[in-house]
Amino acid sequence: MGRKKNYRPLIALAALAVAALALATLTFTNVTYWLINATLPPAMKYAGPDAEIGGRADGSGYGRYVYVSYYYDPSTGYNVTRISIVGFTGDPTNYTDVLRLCNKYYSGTLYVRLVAVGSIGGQAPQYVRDFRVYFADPTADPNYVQFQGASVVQSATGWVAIGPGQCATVGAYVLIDPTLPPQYRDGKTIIAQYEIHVAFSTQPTGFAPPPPTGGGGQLPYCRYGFDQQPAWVKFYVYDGNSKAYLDADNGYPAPSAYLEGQNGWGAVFINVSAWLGPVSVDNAFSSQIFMWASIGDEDYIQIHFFIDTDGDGRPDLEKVYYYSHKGRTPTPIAQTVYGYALPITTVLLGTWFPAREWTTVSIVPGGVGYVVGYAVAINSPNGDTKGRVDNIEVC
Ligand SMILES: [Ca+2]
Ligand SMILES: [Ca+2]
Repeated sequence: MGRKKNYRPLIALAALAVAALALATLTFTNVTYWLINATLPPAMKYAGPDAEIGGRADGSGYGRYVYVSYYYDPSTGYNVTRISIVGFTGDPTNYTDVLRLCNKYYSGTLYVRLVAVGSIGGQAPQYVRDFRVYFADPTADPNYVQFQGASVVQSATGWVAIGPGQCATVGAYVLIDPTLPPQYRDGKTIIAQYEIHVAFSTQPTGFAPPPPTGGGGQLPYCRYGFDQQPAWVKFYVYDGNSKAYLDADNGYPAPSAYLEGQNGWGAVFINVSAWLGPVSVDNAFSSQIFMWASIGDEDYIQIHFFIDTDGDGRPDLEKVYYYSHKGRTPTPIAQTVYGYALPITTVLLGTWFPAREWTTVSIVPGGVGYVVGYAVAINSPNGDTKGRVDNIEVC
């Protein structure tokens, strides 16, 4: 059991950039890095509700047990929040109010959830027996993301709603193995470092927890993990030596879609109408994407929505969300998929994308109409880029 320590809350406002709100229905992300230090349990244990977070005297030279700082990373465009917390060896530690996620600048309800991206360093992450970041108030289902050592055990929380002017309170629980070697117990050594994304959305519809997976090859409702290839899933390649196919041996878990753009693009396409029926543009579409390497100058990760704006079932618009370092002209694929070109709009999501780790990309396309098709494409017009896609979700 973790004991509660009613330390004075640290108010960490993940302020939303006003510019981000122009993309009114787009999910956007703040990055948090959680650094774990360890020290011996203090002799005096966490008195009462008025206990100060300061007063630390473990020889580390620090006065507090939790530090929160911020910086802007120009290479990714992310606002990064860095949280340094101390765990006590062999003694579960529960900080109930580490971070506050606030809706300061948006007039409507904002939704937020936590997504565990992965372990990104530290001297001895294997000694972290349990690390969880959770919603203290309000709560979600699932309510926490969890790491054990360098592994992600629970990768995402459900959504919590934050009204205008309100905040959600985030806590952290850490258990350090008592066998942690003494040289790491100085309260300064970074034992482990974890990356957790804070995803905001104005319209999180469709992010209900995934239903239980069906047995006997039955597809789970509104989540597709490439366990088979029904008729509404198609692979397309365009030109060069590009590839797109069901990869039985790899995935999150296997199988998944293997996509490679080599002087062209490879794509996995979901005929949403055939899968679920036309889906409102207010729903969130989510994919997990794994890139073999950082995306180079003119490489693209493209997420395509084919939208029927007049209700006749036939798409009228191709909306392309994309990541690319320098490329600003993602390639439309409607001609290949549907046999005719569509008007296209494009939205740059980022100039960087994590390499060699599964990353969830969730988008609410917004606007008017119905999504009748969805695709993820890896596009390298003048090179070779490889990736995988798994666990496509829309509810
Ligand atoms: Ca899979
Ligand atoms: Ca139409």
